[in-house]
Amino acid sequence: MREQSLSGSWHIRQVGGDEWITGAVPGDVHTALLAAGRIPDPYVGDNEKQLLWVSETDWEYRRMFTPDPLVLNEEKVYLVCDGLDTLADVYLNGKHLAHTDNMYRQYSFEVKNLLKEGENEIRVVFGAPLTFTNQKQKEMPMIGGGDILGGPHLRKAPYHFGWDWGPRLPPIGIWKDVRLEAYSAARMSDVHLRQKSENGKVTVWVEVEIAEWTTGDRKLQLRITSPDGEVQETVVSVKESKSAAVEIENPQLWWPNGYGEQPLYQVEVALLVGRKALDQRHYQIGLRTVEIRQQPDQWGESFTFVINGVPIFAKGADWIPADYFTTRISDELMEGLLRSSVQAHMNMLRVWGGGLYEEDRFYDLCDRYGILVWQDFTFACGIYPADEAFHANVREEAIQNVRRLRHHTSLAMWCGNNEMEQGWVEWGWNKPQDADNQRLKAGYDRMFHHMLPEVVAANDPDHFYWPSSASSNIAFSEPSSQARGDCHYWDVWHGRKPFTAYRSQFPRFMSEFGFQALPPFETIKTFAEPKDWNMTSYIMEHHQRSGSGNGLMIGQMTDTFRMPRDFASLVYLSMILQAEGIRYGVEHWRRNMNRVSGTLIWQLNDCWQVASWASLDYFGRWKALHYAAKRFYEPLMLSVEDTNTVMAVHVTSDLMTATKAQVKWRLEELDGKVLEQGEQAVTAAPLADTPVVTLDFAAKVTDANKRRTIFVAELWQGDRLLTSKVSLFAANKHLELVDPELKVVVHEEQGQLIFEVTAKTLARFVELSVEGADLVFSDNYFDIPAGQTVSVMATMPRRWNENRVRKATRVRSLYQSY
Ligand code: BMA
Repeated sequence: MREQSLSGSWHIRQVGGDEWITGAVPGDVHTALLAAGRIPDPYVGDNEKQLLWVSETDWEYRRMFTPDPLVLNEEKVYLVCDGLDTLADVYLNGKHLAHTDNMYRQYSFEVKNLLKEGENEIRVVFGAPLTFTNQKQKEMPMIGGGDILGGPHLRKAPYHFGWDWGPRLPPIGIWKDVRLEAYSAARMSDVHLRQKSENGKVTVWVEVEIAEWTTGDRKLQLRITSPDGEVQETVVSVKESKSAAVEIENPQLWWPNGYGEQPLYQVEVALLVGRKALDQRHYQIGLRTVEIRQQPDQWGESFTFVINGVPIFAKGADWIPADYFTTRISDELMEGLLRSSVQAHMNMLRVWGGGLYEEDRFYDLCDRYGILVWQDFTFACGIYPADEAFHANVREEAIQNVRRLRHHTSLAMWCGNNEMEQGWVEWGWNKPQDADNQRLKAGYDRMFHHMLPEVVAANDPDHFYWPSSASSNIAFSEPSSQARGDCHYWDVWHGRKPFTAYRSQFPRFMSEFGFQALPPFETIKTFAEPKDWNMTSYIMEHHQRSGSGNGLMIGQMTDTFRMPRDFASLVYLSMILQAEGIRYGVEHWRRNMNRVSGTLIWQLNDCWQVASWASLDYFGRWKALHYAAKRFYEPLMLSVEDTNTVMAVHVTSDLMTATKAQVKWRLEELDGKVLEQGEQAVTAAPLADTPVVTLDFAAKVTDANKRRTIFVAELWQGDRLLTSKVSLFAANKHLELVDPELKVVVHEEQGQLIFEVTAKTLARFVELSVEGADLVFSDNYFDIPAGQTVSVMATMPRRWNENRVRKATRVRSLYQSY
């Protein structure tokens, strides 16, 4: 087997135009135009608005290449296009190979007899996606699927048509690799790697399909190298079996982040003649079992991910494409986002259905980091065509992507779509008297309750299929049920309810809920000029896509905080508001982990610079929410369920063994005067919530002193303070805060910066920053009770020193915001 890449530098022009520019493959027209200086940065200001023409234009890609003689020597040569976005005509040396219409499919053409020695020409002509969808939408209007209507007519990422966190610049281009693949005698047309655990051993086996055009004595080889380098191998004659297995005696199990390690086994699968490989594949897998436990109980039916027999509380977020133009996502950004997730103790990401079946490197990283993946099929919030051709196209797309991703250890489940069952049941899509509408509903039923589960059962029987997120798994019945299945809860935010509403919710699994914040000021500066630094300026509103989202933020902000003194303070308050709201919800659901089995925060990341629900912004910067997540997703979580004057202290544990600790608490004034204190030993039960103590301060906290009195709870192990929590008896805005006179002492120890921050009186939501450096601190936006010192760490930025850091260090807290 031989390969020759045709990725790299190509020529691009408007169809009919005579000027070519160079552009990368994988890539897209917009980023090529940007690199060539032909368009302004679409993410800056409102430049986006001038650029719709790009998606209304036909484009042509072209490159010359000389086939490697070794490739030409093989018996069969295929031209393989991993991804064409989307309406493409592919030509090789002038011969039309195909018209394609699905960006999620790989297309492969046998081209041996079209190739010649020396110069060859490949051309791909793309039709304007918007011209197509606009026309189709006129012929048959479809509900939803993005801000620009008509998207569902085309198998192109729904978010390309605009979402409530993204721009509207539908990309065009060769968005994945292009190459020649050449084989002689035979090749593996399908490789299915599976594993089964029994009696403490794991059997790993491979099932292959072989395309052979000559006869011969061929062998299938499966070779597995353990994390310690131990090699096991099985070779079978293909005539006898298309399957080979290896039994692993002492398997090193793979665990989700926080539950154990992620040892990985290297797997080689080869089709051999003698010692020569006709075809081969390499995989990296972890050994684990995965199931979703749905058991009847007093509340209905559970929805719990169980790994290696251990029920997991899923802590995570929803993932969207990491750049609107996905072809320019660097390895560094991709890995940085996943590393940040792990640092915040996340163990699951849901790849949301309005985006992509992600690239292989995404799942490889999730395998390495211990992140379980909930994978949606790529359909979101819209009604889709129901004709035969559309369904056949989707079926092929599903088979290809299921086969591509099924071996990944991180893959936990397949899910039909995002919120479309809710559309049919709750959003008024269903019109019983309208025949056309009922035809589309039947199409939905066929696709998500028959076709896709059948594709999964046939191609990936080891993974679970779930029809929609959110769903109760009963077709067209109570998709938002709290008795069974997963839930999306949007009454806080879209419904304007206060954060306290979260405590009224007990879903079996919370797969979406969220609250917006502005991105950090440093990020705002990359798209808005100083004259636009006002939340309701035209540019700030252009970078807000959730209707009157800025108003929603301000509304909740005034429930919680005082009016900010300036724009920088408003940015800061928006971030801590988001962090506080989500903390309030997650702590409640974790305390109720016997009933609620996971929380996925909408959303982890951004695809451009925008006000959004994300905890990490477009550049991967940590918003206050991400630091809060690091605290509220701790395996051992201290939380306080505060109800007026009653404080109920809990320790919630995701650890697999009982853990002894000490809870110390104080009722104190903002200046540190202690009114009452106590201590309580606790043995935190494994994989459970343990209530520690419930205290009612009705006698001590009155309307006269509640604005200067707080409750501090601390979790200790021996003389080590693990964490502390400040709870209030009045709203933050009504606290009688005084200047905490924050002092920061900075020093360096072996490349680590240590910041010791001291507060004279209570300092809330202390924000540390180092001007000119993008630091991730070990903690930030934390509270410091009166007289205490909190130490946090960060890595010394390259080419900086202690002195420079000291001069550039800034600190503020809630008191400075008004
Ligand atoms: C959820 C998601 C997205 C959306 C988000 C915020 O429903 O599925 O469609 O971006 O809400 O509105």
